[in-house]
Amino acid sequence: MKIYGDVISPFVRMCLVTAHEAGLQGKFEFVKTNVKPDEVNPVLHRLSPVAKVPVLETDHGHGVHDSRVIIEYLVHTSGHTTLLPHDGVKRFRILTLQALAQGGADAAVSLRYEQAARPAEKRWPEFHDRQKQRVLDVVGDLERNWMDVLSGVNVGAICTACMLGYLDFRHDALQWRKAAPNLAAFEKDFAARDSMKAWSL
Ligand SMILES: N[C@@H](CCC(=O)N[C@@H](CS)C(=O)NCC(=O)O)C(=O)O
Repeated sequence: MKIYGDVISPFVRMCLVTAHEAGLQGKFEFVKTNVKPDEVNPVLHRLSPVAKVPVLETDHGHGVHDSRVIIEYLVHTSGHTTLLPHDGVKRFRILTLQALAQGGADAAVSLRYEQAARPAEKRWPEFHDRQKQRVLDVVGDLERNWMDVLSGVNVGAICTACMLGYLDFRHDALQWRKAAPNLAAFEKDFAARDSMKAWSL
């Protein structure tokens, strides 16, 4: 199988780190692929009309997307079910943590596009500020309500660590650690894992 994308994307990194934690090193090819929000990449478009990264191409040539489905595909393929257990209570708590981290990453990427890609004459300050507040609200919720799930190595923790790594990479000015000391400790520990270092920014 092939995974298309760039590790700079938090969603791509979430998939690559999951693949590593699932023991799939050497079982997939990483195809570095660039995207811009105002252009269509034909390689991606062949596999997904949405044409965002990441996209996974199976050995049968089928496109699998988006990152949520790719992560599930990788866990399923590897059989490493501790990353996403079958037990209902654990599973849906982890999936909700994953959705929370991915919602934060969505807002962080939107914020980046507002700051770096949108032409100055088309700026929309209220939308910009809403994305920023959404990121901070996600960080606050993680700090208050999710430290128990973040203590394990699961897909929710992987997505959270990659989302926070992206905040450090693109949005240092947010200073998210100031109001989230427990989350900061989680990030420091998780960033030291081989999987995160293998796919570092
Ligand atoms: N919901 C998607 C989001 C992926 C996404 O936003 N990818 C960005 C890069 S971080 C992208 O491809 N942007 C190009 C575009 O918006 O056209 C997922 O989870 O995979």
